[in-house]
Amino acid sequence: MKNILVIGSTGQIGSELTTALRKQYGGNHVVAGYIPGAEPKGELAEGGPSAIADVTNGAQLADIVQRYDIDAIYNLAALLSVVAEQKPQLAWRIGIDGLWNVLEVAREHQCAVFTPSSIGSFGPNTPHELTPQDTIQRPKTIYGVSKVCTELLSDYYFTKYGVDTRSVRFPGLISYVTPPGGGTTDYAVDIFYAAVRGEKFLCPIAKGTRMDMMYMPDGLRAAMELMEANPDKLIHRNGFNVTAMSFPPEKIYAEIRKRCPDFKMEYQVDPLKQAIAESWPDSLDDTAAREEWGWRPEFGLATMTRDMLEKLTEKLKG
Ligand code: AKB
Repeated sequence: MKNILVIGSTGQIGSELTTALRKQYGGNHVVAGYIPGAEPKGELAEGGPSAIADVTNGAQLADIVQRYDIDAIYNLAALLSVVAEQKPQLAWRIGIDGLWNVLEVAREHQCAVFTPSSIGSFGPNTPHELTPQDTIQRPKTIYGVSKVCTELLSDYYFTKYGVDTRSVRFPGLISYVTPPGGGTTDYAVDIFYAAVRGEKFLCPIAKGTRMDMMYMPDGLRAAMELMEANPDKLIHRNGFNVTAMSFPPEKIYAEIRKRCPDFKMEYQVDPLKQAIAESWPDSLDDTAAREEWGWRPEFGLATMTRDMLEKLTEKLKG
């Protein structure tokens, strides 16, 4: 990859991925794409070029790709699962019409494309325990529908036009940098903010509900390592199961209490989030990612919790 465009560079994944890509490929080689109202700030604004890159505007994307001689696009524009249920048409416009624009620009200008899929691409009749790489995907949410469509359309562009499309099915991503907004797994981030602020946490997900999760440094590595992987070794493309840990709320609560013994949590279950969580896998089987491009997570529940508490305490002090 010579020059990279990150669409959605100020979002939860984009804000950290853009910085990580700039470290690896050089600041001037990574363009931070954003929409008006979500301008890059600080390190993100100063570390390299930025440009308005609205995924729903194909001509604008084509112009940036030409101007910066882009050969790889990280397409991170999306609404998360809960907010997508409230705005299904917008979710489709961004997730699918937007993806179509990205893929067309990539086809015309020979760019590689990474577009995240999600555990949300699975549904209630998917096997929930050690969910296989290739299995039933019949989600009931618009988020899930758009993620299945993302996987299929990305594979289609690879097969039909040779566009180098690659993707992972992200679990819930946990980070202290940019908070997520409108996801089902957000509770696993929010719980840390409550613990560090010394507040009681009202958990929207019921006791016993397990979901896959991953610490952001592993998530960034997954995206970057897949894009650098030897294409001859890839049997799958869009998208690979990847996971680092799987836990229910009471387990992360217990882990945090080892370091914050006075921390309190109560359940106040949100019916929409709970229904979505129950339709998603309890744990993913990521053997294909491990075998085809050497995927290995570095953080488990204990190491992630320690690092999150330390980093978030530091951040909220400042
Ligand atoms: C969400 O909860 O919507 C996302 C996801 C798992 O895709 N974090």
